[in-house]
Amino acid sequence: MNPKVLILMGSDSDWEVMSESQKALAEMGVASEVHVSSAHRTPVRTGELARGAAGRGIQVVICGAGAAAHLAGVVAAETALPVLGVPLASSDLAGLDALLAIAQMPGGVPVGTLAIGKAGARNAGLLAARILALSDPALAARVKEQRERMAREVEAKDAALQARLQSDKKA
Ligand code: C2R
Repeated sequence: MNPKVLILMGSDSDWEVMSESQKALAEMGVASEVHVSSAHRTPVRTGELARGAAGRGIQVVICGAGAAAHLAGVVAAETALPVLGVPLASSDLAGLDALLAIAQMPGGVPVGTLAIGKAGARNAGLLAARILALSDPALAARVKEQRERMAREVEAKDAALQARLQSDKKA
């Protein structure tokens, strides 16, 4: 299966968090491709990866980076594909620097910005799946199942809490 989602991260040190994007996509049955590529440290390769993505069948790009996180913005400047940015807490500013760098794009160059850290990385994967699901009914059905599964898990947690509160009351 050709990957439809390209996951880029500024450093291999980002992988612990950015693997959440890959895991979420795998849960949804979406193949992805992952590379370390930095707009700062490997600008030429980053440009090549971004410019070549659509031609290779990629439909969404996810970029995770921390600190002065320019990766997502540079990739969005180089491709017309939707780009999702995940701010990572890898500097002393705990991700706030990356959040602002990714979210505060000038008008005309959109980057969809997710939350800082693991929740953002997971949501980037799920959001990419939802974008692809617009033209893939089987994937749309899996998106629906994922939402229903999540709702069932919350209901089960509530049921467990109610049971615990009842037994505490009796004790
Ligand atoms: P190292 O751990 O390699 O020193 O990287 C990475 O995403 C990482 O979170 C520290 C942090 O620098 C970030 N980085 C960027 C970019 N390249 C690397 N923000 C970029 O091009 O935006």
